[in-house]
Amino acid sequence: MKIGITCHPTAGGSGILATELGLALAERGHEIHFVTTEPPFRLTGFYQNIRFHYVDVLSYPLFRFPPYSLALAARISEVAEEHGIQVWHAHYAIPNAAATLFARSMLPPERQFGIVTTLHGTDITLVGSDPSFYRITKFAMEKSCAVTAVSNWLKEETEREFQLEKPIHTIYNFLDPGKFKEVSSEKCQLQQDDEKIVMHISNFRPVKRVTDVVRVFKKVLDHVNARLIMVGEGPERLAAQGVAKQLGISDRIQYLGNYEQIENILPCADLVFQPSEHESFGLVPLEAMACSVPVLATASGGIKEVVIHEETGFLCEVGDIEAMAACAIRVLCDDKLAKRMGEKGRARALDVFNRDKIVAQYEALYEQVAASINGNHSGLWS
Ligand code: GMT
Repeated sequence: MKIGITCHPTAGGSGILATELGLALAERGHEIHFVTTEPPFRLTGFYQNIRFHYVDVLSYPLFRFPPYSLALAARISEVAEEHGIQVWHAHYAIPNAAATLFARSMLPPERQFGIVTTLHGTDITLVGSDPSFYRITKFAMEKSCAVTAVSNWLKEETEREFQLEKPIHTIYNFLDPGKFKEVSSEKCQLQQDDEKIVMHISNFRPVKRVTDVVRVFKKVLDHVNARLIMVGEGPERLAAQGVAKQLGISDRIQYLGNYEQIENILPCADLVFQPSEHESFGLVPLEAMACSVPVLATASGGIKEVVIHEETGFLCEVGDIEAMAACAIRVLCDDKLAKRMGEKGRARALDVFNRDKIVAQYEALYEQVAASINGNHSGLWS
């Protein structure tokens, strides 16, 4: 099939998933067209079946906010027409689903394509539910041919918040198990002496609660010789650094910034720690599990569908510093427990979040959507 993909190209789970999906679909013989402002974060290298199309946004002094969504819609429309796209997959509702709808409305009947919108989390919980975006988010979902959510939790949240008349399908996120493995060549470089490595990976936004990472780590240090590796970049980094300074543990924390080949450093961790306020899915916990690393996360949102408490890691209440520290210390001091959790995590990652199984679900959906588009432009459920 000829499939278009729009996503946010910056370092974030939705763009990563969209990229991995595009790569997997291309491997399976589909022709993939990405339309974004810059090549997505993990789309590096040359791929036979993948084309990338830039969205150029004119900057003009009259515009306080350059109308990116309009430029995106125009570009999607051009690419769809030129390449005969059958299905366009919008990752993250705002502005991608809305722009894709607008793009399609610019095309003649014989060039219409199906639209699949995948909800990733904050497009519903933070952005889409804001009064400024609520109406257009609802409209975009209603007019998409199919809407998917990355967890049951997100599906239910969306249904509750938007009262849609059409069903939302859960299709879980996945990863490439050949890429995320137990062994890394970089282990020795991160580890010093016999210390344990605790790792946090995020975009350091308030929802990630990075200062909790530091507070918990301080308590861990009272019992374990450890180093905290902070991967990523974002607005809360300074706050985290401030707390670390206050607690006198700055020398035990290393900031790596945005790191593209996360699969090279993840296996070096003894524990991956994600104390988020909520996560619709939690791609980092999944990646950690695939690398046989135990996960400490919060029992919030879709993470509960990824991490199994006491099996592949631990789930604690949001903000419960004491409980999180106790779990971290437990697993860092018990190699047998860590090994068992790691093995169960990898097995679960490969089974439930299996790439082939999940990509096949998307393919089946595209087939349905493409079939429905002939003669019925708003698709499956209109
Ligand atoms: O975090 C966001 O603001 C959006 C998004 C992103 O692009 O990083 O993250 C969401 O999508 C990921 C991929 O589906 C999920 O793994 C994350 O849990 C989800 N983030 C939140 O729900 C906070």
